[in-house]
Amino acid sequence: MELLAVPVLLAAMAMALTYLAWTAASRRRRSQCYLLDYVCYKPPDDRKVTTDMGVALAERNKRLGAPELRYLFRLTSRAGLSEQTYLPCGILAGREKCLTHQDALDEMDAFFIDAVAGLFANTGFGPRDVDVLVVNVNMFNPEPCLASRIGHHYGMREDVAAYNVSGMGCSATLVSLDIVQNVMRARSPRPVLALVLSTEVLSPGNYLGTDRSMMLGLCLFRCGGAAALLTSNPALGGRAKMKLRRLVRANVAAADDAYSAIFQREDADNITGFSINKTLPKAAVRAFAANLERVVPYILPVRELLRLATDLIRQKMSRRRRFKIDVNLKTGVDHFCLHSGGVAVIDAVKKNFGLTERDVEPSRMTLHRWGNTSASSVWYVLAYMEAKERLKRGDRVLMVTFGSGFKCNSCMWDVNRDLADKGPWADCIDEYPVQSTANPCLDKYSWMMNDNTDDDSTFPLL
Ligand SMILES: *[C@@H]1O[C@H](CO)[C@@H](O)[C@H](O)[C@H]1NC(C)=O
Ligand SMILES: *[C@@H]1O[C@H](CO)[C@@H](O)[C@H](O)[C@H]1NC(C)=O
Ligand SMILES: *[C@@H]1O[C@H](CO)[C@@H](O)[C@H](O)[C@H]1NC(C)=O
Ligand SMILES: CC(=O)N[C@H]1CO[C@H](CO)[C@@H](O)[C@@H]1O
Repeated sequence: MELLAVPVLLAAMAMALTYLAWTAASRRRRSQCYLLDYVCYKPPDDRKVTTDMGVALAERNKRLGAPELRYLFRLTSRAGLSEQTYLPCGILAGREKCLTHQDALDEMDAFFIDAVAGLFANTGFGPRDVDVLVVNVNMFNPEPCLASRIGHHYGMREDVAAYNVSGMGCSATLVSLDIVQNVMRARSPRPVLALVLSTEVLSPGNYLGTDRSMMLGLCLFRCGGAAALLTSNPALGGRAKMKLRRLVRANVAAADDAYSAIFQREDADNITGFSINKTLPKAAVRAFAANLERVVPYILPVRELLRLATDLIRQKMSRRRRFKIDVNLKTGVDHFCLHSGGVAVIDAVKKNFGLTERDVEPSRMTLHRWGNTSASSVWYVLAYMEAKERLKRGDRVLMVTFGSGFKCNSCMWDVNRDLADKGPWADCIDEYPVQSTANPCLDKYSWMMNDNTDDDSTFPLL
């Protein structure tokens, strides 16, 4: 009886797949979303922060005693960041204890004035061509909102549909793309031009307390941002870099440990900051699995799906309690564009989903060169692949972002033409991939590493 069920199930599965492919194709015909171009912000060189500067910065904070300084240094030494990442002007100027609202606004302005100008120059569009504007900044939401600030700066049209997304963490870039895609579908067949800005403003979130779970950010979070221009106009499709095939969002907030993996709260001294729990890599893997479950039917070839289905049936019939299905993502994906949040998350994803070191190299190198730039990091990762001339016409890129919540949002892009822009990597791409992402100042500060009595509870993160 059960043996008969297999061919019947397979046939049903094949029919379901054909139907899915057909509905997907007809939806695609109705509204496409093309990525025309994107620009990653490269702050001026005087905003680079070296390990020496980081140590000096920590020493200026009189709340930190010797054990905290040692702890911070050990975190820094394992964070996988180079001596080239960027911090906000106010912090570098030594005003970290009294950063103002204006500092945060200045930080935002420096990013978008530079990046948006570059984007318009590259594409030939102007502010008044923009139909939809989406701005995602996590920690900073002034009144009036940042989307209005940008609309005001550029004198955008009155009928521009502006959205500001805040508090949605590092996966907000794909929340913004989701909004864009929905507007495009709703307005179809009228073509829509959308500008998406993703960045983080670090000035308001600078933590000066002594809670170890909240100090990690100081070692990881760095300035960066990206601006992207998207269109649903098929006439512009030929010029586009990539086409969005499928976007899937997953949020595992129902699980306590995932929900509290990244949490904004007050420490024992009532100083606000973001605490990062060591359960974070586990939450990331869990959220990625939840996301994959839904995205896999759209990205893997039918052959691989059938193999999965037979595997599943065979395991069901053998009545084993726990299923372990090995998905071979490589059958449907050529490039993995993973959020470069931290070494531990990259390692956990690599291990759990059978990726190779080359698959995660763009993320690791982005973390090294730019640090964790929050929501914008995936654009730097994509720019790395492009600068290395790895993105060829017809290639499929899976973009995966992780963020507080805990969320995993992913999307599949089809590369439209061979890409080779050097973008923000122009002056350093030949030095990458670096052999080692170890901190170059380890010897100089080896005395800070000697003490083994400190609590290492946050180390699994890095
Ligand atoms: C980390 O999460 C676990 C499980 O949710 C919780 O018991 C623990 O207190 C958290 N640790 C920190 C430092 O927040
Ligand atoms: C923190 O705030 C709470 C509530 O306002 C107060 O009771 C407590 O004394 C404060 N703690 C410190 C260390 O200032
Ligand atoms: C990366 O930075 C963002 C905020 O800028 C933070 O929410 C996230 O936890 C960081 N990722 C890791 C792995 O620490
Ligand atoms: C959805 C969202 O993040 N809305 C924010 C838009 O901006 C205002 C003012 O900056 C915030 O108060 C909202 O939370």
